[in-house]
Amino acid sequence: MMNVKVLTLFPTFFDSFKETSIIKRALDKGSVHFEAINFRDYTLDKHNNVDDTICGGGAGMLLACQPIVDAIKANRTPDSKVVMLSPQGKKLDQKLVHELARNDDIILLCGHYEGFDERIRDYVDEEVSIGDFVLTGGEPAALVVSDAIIRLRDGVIRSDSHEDDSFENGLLEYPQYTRPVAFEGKMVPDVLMSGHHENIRKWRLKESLRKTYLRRPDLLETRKLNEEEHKFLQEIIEEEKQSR
Ligand code: 4GX
Repeated sequence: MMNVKVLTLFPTFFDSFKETSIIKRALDKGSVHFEAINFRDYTLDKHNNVDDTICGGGAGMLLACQPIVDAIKANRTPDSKVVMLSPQGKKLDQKLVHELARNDDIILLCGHYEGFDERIRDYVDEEVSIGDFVLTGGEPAALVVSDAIIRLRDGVIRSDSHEDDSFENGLLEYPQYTRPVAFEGKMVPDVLMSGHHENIRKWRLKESLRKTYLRRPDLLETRKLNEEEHKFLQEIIEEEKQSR
């Protein structure tokens, strides 16, 4: 059982996430608990404020220590993983998704404005960024992280449908088709209709390598290739030279 708590000023942001498709099914089954909790419920400020101006001056506001730290303390267990979403964090990739998904208890902190008082980082185990771009708040990032970790948990999706996913084997996914076999003159490759499983496997592997070589050559720099993959990649490099 996994328990994901999102601490946010905007808990309703997550309503459609909880109520949709695979995530809804996981929550209904009880294999995952997901909850969005409002920092504001923890403020001791008489006006219910959670933010304040920045010491030393400058534009904008920061989330203050008291409501945030009290919200963390009230919701964490001794082995919770407390994760702050921020553009200064470790860049999310499928390897980090797997590491995060190992935790049964995870708390995601969503900042707004200019972010958090620096001292809040003493209560955080990990800082994660979903990419080098700027969001208005941590909520879309927390939604991305929640979705990616929940789908890896037991029984959320068929386990044999994981293995071919982009990134799970370090390559982009091969092209896939459904009927009709001919659409506006564009055909499904013959091999996929042949019923020859070994030829289909080889075609998929080669086209996976081709997509990765053409679109994400950076992924091939760190991935070890076996003999078959190496042979296919050499063929692809020749074929792509011809076609240019
Ligand atoms: N991947 N943002 C968080 C406020 C903030 C600033 C500093 C903590 C520290 C983002 C991203 C992202 C914008 C969410 C700034 N919080 N989060 N917010 N990219 O851009 O995760």
